[in-house]
Amino acid sequence: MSSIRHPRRTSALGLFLLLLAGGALAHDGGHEPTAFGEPGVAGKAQRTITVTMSDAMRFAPAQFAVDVGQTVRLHVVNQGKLPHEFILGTRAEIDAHSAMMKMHPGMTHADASSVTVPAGKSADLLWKFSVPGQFLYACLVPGHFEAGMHGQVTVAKKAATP
Ligand SMILES: [Cu+2]
Repeated sequence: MSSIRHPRRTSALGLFLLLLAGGALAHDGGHEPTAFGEPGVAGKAQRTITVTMSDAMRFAPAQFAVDVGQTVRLHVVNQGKLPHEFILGTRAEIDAHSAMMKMHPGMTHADASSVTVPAGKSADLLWKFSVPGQFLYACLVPGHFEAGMHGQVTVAKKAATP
């Protein structure tokens, strides 16, 4: 496995500044192609992957693989008594976002690649993994990522289908 590279440090800073400029406590938008794929088109999902979140600060599974170009319905289930989040991104973006969350701990998410899920609830994201590489999903409720609440997506030409 190759390590995650950091080809453009400025993009993380750019995202950070953009978030600061936005100043909102909730994200919306996120409908443009990104460095880790693009929003999926309704009805085009080729797979559903269920990811559970728990108060043990873990995602299950903690990693999954998809084929490049696949549109996946990510069914995110919060089995805990705390709110949790599923935020997809590059490592640089997750790092920048994590710093932002520490400044605005109450921030919630609802866009094409991230969602805040209340205790006992579930939510769906529809995402097209159009870019090969290794990406992260993370819960950025303060303290959760640090406690191990993150996972890895591998997007490759011929990913094994579980
Ligand atoms: Cu969490």
